[in-house]
Amino acid sequence: MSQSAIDTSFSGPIVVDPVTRLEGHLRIEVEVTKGRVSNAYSSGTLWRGIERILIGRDPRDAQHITQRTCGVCTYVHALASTRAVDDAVGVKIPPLAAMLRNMVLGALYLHDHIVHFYHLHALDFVDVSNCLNADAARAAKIASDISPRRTTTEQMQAVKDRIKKYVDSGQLGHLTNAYFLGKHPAYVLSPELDLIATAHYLEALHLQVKAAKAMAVFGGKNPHPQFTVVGGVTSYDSLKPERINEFLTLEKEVCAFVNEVYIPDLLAVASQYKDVADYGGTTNFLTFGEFRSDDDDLNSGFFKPGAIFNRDITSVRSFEPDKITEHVRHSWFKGDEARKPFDGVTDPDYTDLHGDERYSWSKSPRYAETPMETGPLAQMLVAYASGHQAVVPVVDKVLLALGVGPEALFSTLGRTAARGIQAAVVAGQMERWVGEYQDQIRKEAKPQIYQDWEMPNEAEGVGFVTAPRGGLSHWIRIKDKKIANFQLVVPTTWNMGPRDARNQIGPFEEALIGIPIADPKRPVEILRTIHSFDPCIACAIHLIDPTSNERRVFNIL
Ligand code: NFE
Ligand code: MG
Repeated sequence: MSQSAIDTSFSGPIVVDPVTRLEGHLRIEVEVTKGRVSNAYSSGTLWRGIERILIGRDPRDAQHITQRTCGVCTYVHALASTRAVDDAVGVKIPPLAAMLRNMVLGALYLHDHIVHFYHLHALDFVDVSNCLNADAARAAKIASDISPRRTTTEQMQAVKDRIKKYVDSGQLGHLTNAYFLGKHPAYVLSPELDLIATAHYLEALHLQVKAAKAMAVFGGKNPHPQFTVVGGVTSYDSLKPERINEFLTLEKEVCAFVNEVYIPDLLAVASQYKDVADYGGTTNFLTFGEFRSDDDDLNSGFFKPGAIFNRDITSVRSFEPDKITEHVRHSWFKGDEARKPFDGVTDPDYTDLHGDERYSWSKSPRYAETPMETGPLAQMLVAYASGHQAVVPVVDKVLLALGVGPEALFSTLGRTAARGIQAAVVAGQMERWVGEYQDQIRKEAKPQIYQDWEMPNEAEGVGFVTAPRGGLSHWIRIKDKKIANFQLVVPTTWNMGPRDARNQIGPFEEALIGIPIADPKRPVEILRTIHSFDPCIACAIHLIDPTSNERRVFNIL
């Protein structure tokens, strides 16, 4: 493996606040000892009161309100809320409804992972200004060599000219601060690879529109699709061949982009950054599985639920929902005790930002009292360790292409690779899922997408979704046909949460410890590692307080 650049002469604190190119407000504070991070604090500095807003409302409203938690993962909160109420009222949804829910979720994965790779993460590795040093003909040849798709010199030259125009005008727009103009010791791509990746960054801006549109074909609109209801879905138009074709046409284009652009770029860039496989890993992993044939059976999914402890991929444990708790001991909420989500309380109590005491608006979920990383890496590890037929060959192909073993998955690079692997695997299923859906429509004399049900006076239910960022769960308690309690336990909350009552650090904090810092003034390794989780703080903390939030001088990274 190549050596990471490191400044061993530096010891001291580094604060990145806010971390940009993610959803919401995140502050990372680390201590560095001789060029390596020796301690870390992850603070969510935004609070939204979604869980409190829900109390007293009709359970059917939950999906509309929770979905407004976030504009990035949009649909997954609607799905989790709907599944929670499905569970509480005990309705079994028809197979076609489950298929439609799955296909829209698949479309979200592809949209989300493409946007993350190019627009939120790539510039941690790609130096846009270095494109100007590229030879367009050489870049076109490399691009054609690494992909089944042909790239011409003219295409590469056009992108180079466009970037030059940006630079000359001083109006870098969305590429401003992207990132460190002037050579950074931890950026190692050739000018040609920088140019290729930048070209695809721009192309992906257009492609993601199509990916988002595909969701709306079945989902009614996007962001925030409107088609899930307790008992099924409402999109009767989705039974029509013309709508199915529209979805399929868009999805084919998106899947082609994944296979011909995203994956080749991921491999090309990752192969130059193998040192990033040396750091940023965590220890324990949890996933809920997804794409279930039977919506209320977690084990019926294309991906299975499971937990991995101590990186032991020879032993995947089954997932037991009862083992989930949430801590608030180091969060700005009242109380010290961990609670099960059905009994969860969200009672804000802001104190101060500094020190080990309380330092985040995020709670700290634990599974069997253990901090767990969730997300594509957790899902791909569980699938790989279980011999998943579609996952194993893609993981092996990626490991082979990079010349690394499975242990490299426990790293910043592994996390980023796992997201690409998950995208490739889901892209590989989309056409099949559409085909099975068409077969099911043909099988049913009167195709059914909704099942009637009745609201009980009292009930409780939980909805699990594996969202693009990992395991999401909504927990509802119904009393007098109204919401008596509602808790969201969100992927980014699992990953970004602060220390718990036993002082165990969270996954972000664990991942940061040990990472090298090449330039303390431009700590890109922090961004690489945090971005590899694809954080969404709005989801995780579900108002800035103008009186208590300090004013700060920002160094935008
Ligand atoms: Ni706001 Fe989300 C996802 C959820 S948060 S993006 O995926 O749920 O981790
Ligand atoms: Mg919550």
